[in-house]
Amino acid sequence: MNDRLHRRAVPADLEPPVHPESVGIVHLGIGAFHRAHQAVFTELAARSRGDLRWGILGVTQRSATVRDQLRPQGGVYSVLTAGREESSVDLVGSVLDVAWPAEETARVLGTIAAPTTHLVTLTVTEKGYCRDAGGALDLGLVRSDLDALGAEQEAAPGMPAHSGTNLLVGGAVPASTAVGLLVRGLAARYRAARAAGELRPLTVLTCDNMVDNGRVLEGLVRAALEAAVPGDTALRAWLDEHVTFPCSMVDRIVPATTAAQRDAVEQRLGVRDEGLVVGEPYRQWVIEDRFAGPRPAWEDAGATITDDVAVWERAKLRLLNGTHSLLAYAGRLAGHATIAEAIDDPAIEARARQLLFDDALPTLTPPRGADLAAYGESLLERFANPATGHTTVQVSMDGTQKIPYRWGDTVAERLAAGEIPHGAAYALAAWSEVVRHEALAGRLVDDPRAAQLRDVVRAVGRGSVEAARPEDVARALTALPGLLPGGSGTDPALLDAVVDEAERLVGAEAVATR
Ligand code: CS2
Repeated sequence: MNDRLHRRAVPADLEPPVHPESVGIVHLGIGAFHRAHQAVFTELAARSRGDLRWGILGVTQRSATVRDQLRPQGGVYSVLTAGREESSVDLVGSVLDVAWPAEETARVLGTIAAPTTHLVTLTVTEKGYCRDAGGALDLGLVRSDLDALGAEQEAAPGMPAHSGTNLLVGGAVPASTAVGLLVRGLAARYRAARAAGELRPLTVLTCDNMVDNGRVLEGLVRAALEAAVPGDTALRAWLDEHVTFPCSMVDRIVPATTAAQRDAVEQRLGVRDEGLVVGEPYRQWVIEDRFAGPRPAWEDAGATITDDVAVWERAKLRLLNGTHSLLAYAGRLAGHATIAEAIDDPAIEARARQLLFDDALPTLTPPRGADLAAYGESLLERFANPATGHTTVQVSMDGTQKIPYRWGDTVAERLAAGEIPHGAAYALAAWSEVVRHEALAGRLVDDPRAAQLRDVVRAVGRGSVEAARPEDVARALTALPGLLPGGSGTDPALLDAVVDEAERLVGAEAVATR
């Protein structure tokens, strides 16, 4: 096997990666998406300005895998841009290191607290926000971090600047959630700032696919502080004045990297890159202009910094992600392994168009200067790119977390306008059929509410998954609390449409499997 890619030994025929002088950004959730998106924008911004303040400390919550991939490479990795016609490989050096809170919580808190850090960014996926079905912070999930936060605040009151950093920032108890880590990091920064007689403003920038993502995160942080340190008005006042939570819309299709892609890139580079990520050629980032302090010149890399982010967020979630999820569930039922194969199936493409153009588009206000119909067509082109190899299984995970944003508002707004969203009804029926099929196969779907979904199927069949009729399962799952907003999950006209679609799908599945 070839040597590993390393900062000290990069292939000479590629543009050299940047080597930042310090960490300016702590990123929570350093999966493939961050490495192919925000880290690339940060890399290009640093190259364009020669500004070396913006190294990234990545944090990987669930396992040490990404740390173990990147640390032996000095943080450097490559991005394979997989287009329909051609592909290219680029090196990224913005990530200086990756930390795993199970072993390095104190280090992460200390870095969030450091004066050279100006941003905490997040891609922790919808379920990483630890919310209950009603959208409130699930205190049970973050309990251990909230207890640790209370203890950390108590251990350090009035602590002078020369106290040991460890006592000041805390971190003896490993963080168990990203939200918990963030609130503990904010409190550590507040304590460090106060001890040093500084203000240390901070921007907390969420990059997850949720409507009003910044406001949502701000609400969760406040709820966590209220629960953990209710009497701490000084910390709250610092947060009010010196921490901002901009909203943002991120876009790039980034599938999980395969072993075959790692091998192919190894051939190309002459060195082995365990940190390789793969993305489509397209990338977009729209960020609300609400920074508490300095930031990288992301606009030099093509990002849009604007006051008008909400319209982009809604359009992207309902058009791109909504259609993506439809393709994933319908594609799985029809036996298609990838999104590109699903969109290539004319029966599925027609329903994707229906959701996109008939249901979602009329609910949206176009962002300034954007043509949403043309945007919708461009999405279908992007989905059809076979080179990314994005699988239907990957996109269909976490349905209960994604559907509210992707189909929920479209459904509610069409119903309110007196229209039946038939594309969304088909999508709901397809999701329900995937859940039912998995239950029949004795498996749980990949979803934090998977056991509950399986129980719904079982209850519909009065204790027997086999006895559950598809149309009854579709009715019950559509009405699942927290899935669709307001009363739309129990709207009789919607339920009739979903039931029709489920019956039709069962017929088509039988054809497809014969
Ligand atoms: C996808 C997204 O996995 C999914 O649910 O819909 O990750 C999608 O690829 C990105 O949001 C594209 O920007």
